[in-house]
Amino acid sequence: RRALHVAAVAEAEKTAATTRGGAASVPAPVDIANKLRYLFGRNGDYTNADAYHGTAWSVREKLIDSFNKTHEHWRKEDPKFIYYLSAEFLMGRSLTNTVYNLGLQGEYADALNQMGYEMEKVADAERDAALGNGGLGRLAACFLDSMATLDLPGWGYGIRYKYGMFKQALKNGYQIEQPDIWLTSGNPWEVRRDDVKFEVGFGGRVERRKVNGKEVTVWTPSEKVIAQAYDNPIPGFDTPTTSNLRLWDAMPLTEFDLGAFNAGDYDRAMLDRERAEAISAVLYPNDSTPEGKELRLKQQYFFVCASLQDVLSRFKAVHGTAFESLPDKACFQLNDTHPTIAVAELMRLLVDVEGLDWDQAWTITTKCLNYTNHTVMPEALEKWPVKVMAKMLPRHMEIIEVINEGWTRWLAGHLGDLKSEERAKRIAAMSIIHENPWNKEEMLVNMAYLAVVGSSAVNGVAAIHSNIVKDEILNDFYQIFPSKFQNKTNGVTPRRWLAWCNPELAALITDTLGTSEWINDTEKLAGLRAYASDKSFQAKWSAVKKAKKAKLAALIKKIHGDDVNQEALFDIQIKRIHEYKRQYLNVLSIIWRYKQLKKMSPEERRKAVPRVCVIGGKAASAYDMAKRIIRLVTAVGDVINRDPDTKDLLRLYFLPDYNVSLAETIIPAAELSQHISTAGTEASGTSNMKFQMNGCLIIGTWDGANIEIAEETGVDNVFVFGVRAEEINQLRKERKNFKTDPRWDELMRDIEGGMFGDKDYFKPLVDSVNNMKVGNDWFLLANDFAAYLEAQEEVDACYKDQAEWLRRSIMYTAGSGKFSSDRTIREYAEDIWHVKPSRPSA
Ligand code: Z2T
Repeated sequence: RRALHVAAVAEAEKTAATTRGGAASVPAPVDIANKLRYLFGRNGDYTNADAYHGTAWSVREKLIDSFNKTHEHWRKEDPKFIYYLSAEFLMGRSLTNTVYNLGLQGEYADALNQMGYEMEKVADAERDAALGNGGLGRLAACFLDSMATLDLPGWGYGIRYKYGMFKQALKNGYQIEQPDIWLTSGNPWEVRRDDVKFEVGFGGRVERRKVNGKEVTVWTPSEKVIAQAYDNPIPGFDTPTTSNLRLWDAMPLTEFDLGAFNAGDYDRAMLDRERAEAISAVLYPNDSTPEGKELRLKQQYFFVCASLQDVLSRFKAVHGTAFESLPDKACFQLNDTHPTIAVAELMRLLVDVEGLDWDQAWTITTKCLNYTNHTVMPEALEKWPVKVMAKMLPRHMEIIEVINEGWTRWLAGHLGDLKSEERAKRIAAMSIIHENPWNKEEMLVNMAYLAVVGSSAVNGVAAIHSNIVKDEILNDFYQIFPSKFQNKTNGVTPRRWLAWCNPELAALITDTLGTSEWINDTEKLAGLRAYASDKSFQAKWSAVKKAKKAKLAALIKKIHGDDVNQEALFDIQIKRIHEYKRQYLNVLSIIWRYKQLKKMSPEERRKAVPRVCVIGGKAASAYDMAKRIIRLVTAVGDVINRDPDTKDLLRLYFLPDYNVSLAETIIPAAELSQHISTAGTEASGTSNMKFQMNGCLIIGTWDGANIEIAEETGVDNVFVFGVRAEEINQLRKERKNFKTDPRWDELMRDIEGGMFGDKDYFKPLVDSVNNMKVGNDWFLLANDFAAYLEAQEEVDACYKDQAEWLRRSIMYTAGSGKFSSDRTIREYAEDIWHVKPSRPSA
């Protein structure tokens, strides 16, 4: 039997070796038809959705061959691994990305053509894997692409949510949320690992016992579930490397309670299953604000506990119990504080389970962990009530208490020179466990503090943001550990966000530079600067943009039934709806533009720059103000899109259900994109980088990565406006005495007076920025309003000079080299992870 098995494996490997990571010596069209016949029982006459499934299951086999080769190589080499722990991975679609990354695009496009299908339409049948909210989750997905492309041994670890980010629909202009049922037709991009499962416990009690004269701690959970592994292969581009995203699904320990089942109590028999499955059931739809629900903490511990057990079990299989070398073999990046319970869990595994002494375990733990902060908004920093944590994770709460005792004791020594009163104040301010400032009865665990104390490196995600982290939100810690703090400016993968989503522009770039090497070496895009003013190049550049605009126009037509002027300036703001992102400010300027157009003579109107404005983004289900903002967008659109005086010159569309695949259509078509957060509030932003790569001009504040983008593009090529981060605190104090612009006052009266209907519904929105007794305009829309309108006028003037506009557009792409996530990941690998490339042979 064993010999037969070995022979069969050898045979399979021979087949796999015949093509690029490919199993199929069978021609692709035959393979696709076979998949449809034998996996789905279909015969002929397939829809695009059928063709998608057949193609995906065929491509999957090549992906798995590549995955197996890579992991066989890594198993032999045993390099240090980076594990990216994240509650979110916003992967989007996989078919196009996989065939392009594996170099199989031509083969599969031809195959589908022969069968009478078009790759683009077939790919469109795939559902997005939307296991993330926005920037943070998409960043994790871009990082996986770069890690694989750079041959870095590394995996992502997260949760296999049954329901991802909700689907957004509009009903009478209001957002409604629908469940994201993404797994029902099967998922060809995952492999269930029936041999990889771990128990995860919750609740119960903690006891001290003597074992062989040594005191040990035993945690007996009152509830246990199984974490079941699913692997999602991640293909690199132009390399044989395919790495992995391992996601955990929560299952009951036993199928059901047989006792209850036999007693005929079927409902009770199923209770455990429901409780377990709830853990990985649904993604919390909050971007930048934490969800304080117990189930959320359960999710966090669930995936961290399973991931750490998994890594330790592989480590032990090779290195036994030589845990002192764990930091040479594994490191973990905490994607925000969501996986921070890892600090306590690694301590528990090393001390309670493996029997290491505390100090040794602490040295190992802090060497293995690193933390990335993604926001400076104080309300977004996670804090768990001690009560909640003690009940759900009693042993971890004890461990955090011991960590905190050691930490504050060390601090007391370290701050020994200070007067005792000042010292006590500083220690209290840095204690991991502290009072809830709003409710003195309640004690909280500050997860950011735990992450900082438990990590080797702490980083922000753009230069300005990392400075705010150091100088403000974690300044106390920065003073103590200045060398822990770093910056790692975000990036995006140029594969998905330029080469694959905009193949027309990619072809033009490759033609012009005479090489496609820029795809993995984006600094080469700088070569385009030489062509920025070249008339014939500008014409080709412009033709690509026109073609992409036509596609977006077709989409608007499909959704809203309207034809839009394709000569108009396409002006886009797509991102989660948030007060700090100031979609409201955008709407105000659109209303102002509308009012100006209304007043113009036909003569004057002929000189106006026509605009098609698009706004898209989801509001967290419980974020009331964000939902009102969406309604304002749709209400304003309803008025201006129908006005015969202006409809040729101005449109406003809200595109529902903004997600990764919609972004892939919108971004290449954009000419102007808006990144207008209050200075100092947007940690980085990453769509700004995607727009820049696609030659889209930016109107933006001096915030997040906008600053570095402007520096790379040439500050004069960017429409920068508004107050600076350093001024914000002072301006907030003075806001109630701020003399608002008369145009602002007029717009406030218009909305309050019912110009767009729904008066009562919009009242809180007006109050939030204009009534100092109710709201205080926290995000300073009024302060930036005039400067914003002025910047918009500059946009119009520039658009009238198409040669100048196109020159700038080319300069954006040419200046985008820095914002490849390959650059970001190289910096993490060198400065934080100390992980080196390891490439399998082709
Ligand atoms: C998120 O998407 C971001 C920050 C968060 O802080 C949470 C979520 Cl879900 C807890 C975003 C930032 O708002 C954005 O500026 C940044 O570009 C992105 O993370 C990636 O770093």
